[in-house]
Amino acid sequence: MEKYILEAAQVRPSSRQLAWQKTEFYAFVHFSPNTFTNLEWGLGNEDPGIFNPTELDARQWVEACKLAGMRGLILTCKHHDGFCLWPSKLTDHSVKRSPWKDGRGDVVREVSDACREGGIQFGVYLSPWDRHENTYGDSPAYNRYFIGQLKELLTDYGPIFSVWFDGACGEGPNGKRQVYDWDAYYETIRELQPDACISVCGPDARWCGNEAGHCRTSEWSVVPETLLDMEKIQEKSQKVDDGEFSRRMTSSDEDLGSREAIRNAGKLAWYPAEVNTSIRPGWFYHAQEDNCVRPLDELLHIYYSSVGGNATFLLNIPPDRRGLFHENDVARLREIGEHFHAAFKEDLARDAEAFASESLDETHSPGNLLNQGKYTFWRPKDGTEAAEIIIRFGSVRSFDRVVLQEHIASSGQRIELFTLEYEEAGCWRPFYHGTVVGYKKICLFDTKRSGAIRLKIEQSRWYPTISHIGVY
Ligand code: FUL
Repeated sequence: MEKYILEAAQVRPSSRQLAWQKTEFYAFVHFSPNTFTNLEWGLGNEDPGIFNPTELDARQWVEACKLAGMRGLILTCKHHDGFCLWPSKLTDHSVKRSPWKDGRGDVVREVSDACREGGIQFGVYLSPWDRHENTYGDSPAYNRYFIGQLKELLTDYGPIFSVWFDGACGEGPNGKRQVYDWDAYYETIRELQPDACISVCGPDARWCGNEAGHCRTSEWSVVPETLLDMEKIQEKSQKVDDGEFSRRMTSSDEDLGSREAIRNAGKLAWYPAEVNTSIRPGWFYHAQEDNCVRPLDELLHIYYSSVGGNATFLLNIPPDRRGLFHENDVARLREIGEHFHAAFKEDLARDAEAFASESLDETHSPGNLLNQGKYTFWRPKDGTEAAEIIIRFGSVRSFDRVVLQEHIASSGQRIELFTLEYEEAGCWRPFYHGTVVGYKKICLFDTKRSGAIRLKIEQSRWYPTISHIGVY
């Protein structure tokens, strides 16, 4: 076996990356003066007096997210307009100068409390680009300001699962030039919230590369370490005006992790993908988009290709001027949840029997992979790159989806090629061809009726592991 394959097979997630990956599907919430001015990018000179939600209820947001099966929420604590949704001690451009709750309110507090009460994780978006703050462009001074804000958010609001840094900057060629001190930002986060994943302009989770919800067919979490170069990341996530949505709707599908891509890449890193998009055309609420909530099919397609394709799914739902998720968005979130309940009602593999072409030993037997949630897995011997697993249901059953999971905690991402087959009159009939698996692969297909399925792992790196197979 070639050395680089052996190396690639040993790149694993950190515990914070693993915890983040398990969040799977979570909400983005864009809320700011833009909600009241009908803009996507505020100018920074908005009067805080316009920020006045009449019925803000963060519990309503959290309940709606939970309806859809989301496990976390990331709030735009400060967007590009510089307005802070919490009463920062470092600026007056915040909720404390708004009429909302007579200037004594704190949106970050209400949302973080609601998340904790509702049992979902809370994350913060803090825009590095700031169109209001005077020091922006005076690099050391602004970096101090930004770190000060990070400290407020990371000490006063409980555990944070994600710190989301945007690369957008619309200053243009004659605008202010700010050199961000990323290393100092990261150090602050690691010190105050060591379990938080730093996403997009950060080392823990990578932007999938578009805002349309498109995910690569083969999404690798093991990629060349050069992808972590901040200059390149910033360049890629750069967006110079708010009308650039369409450019960001297209994606290149660039191969990041195949054997080809990593053969001569040098050092490799665990850098998994996050897919982010909005439930409506805009990131912020615009009443004229009330009837443009994306159709269920489209959102499910994104879910299956992201969460079901070894990425996570960050779906934006913007609160309206009342400070509530709009009825149309809530209805869609409910439909998403109802779909999941129906589609994943009964795991046929739960009471099935599993057989493998080979297992390392008894503690790595194929029985392990039928029981979701157990930290056990099946694996063959070192160097067995192709293997088979048969699952027998005990009777003929109908099914239209199979969930596969590798045990990434112990052995990273390894499977490169697989086929699913069902048994018919003693013969195996292939019905699904896939490439990578990783944390989770959800295979969708036309309904099959059979008493057994066979997973043929045709190619993997060093040896494959499987922690879970579910059949629905
Ligand atoms: C972009 C921003 O410019 C948008 O306003 C939005 O916050 C999106 C998630 O990222 O870069």
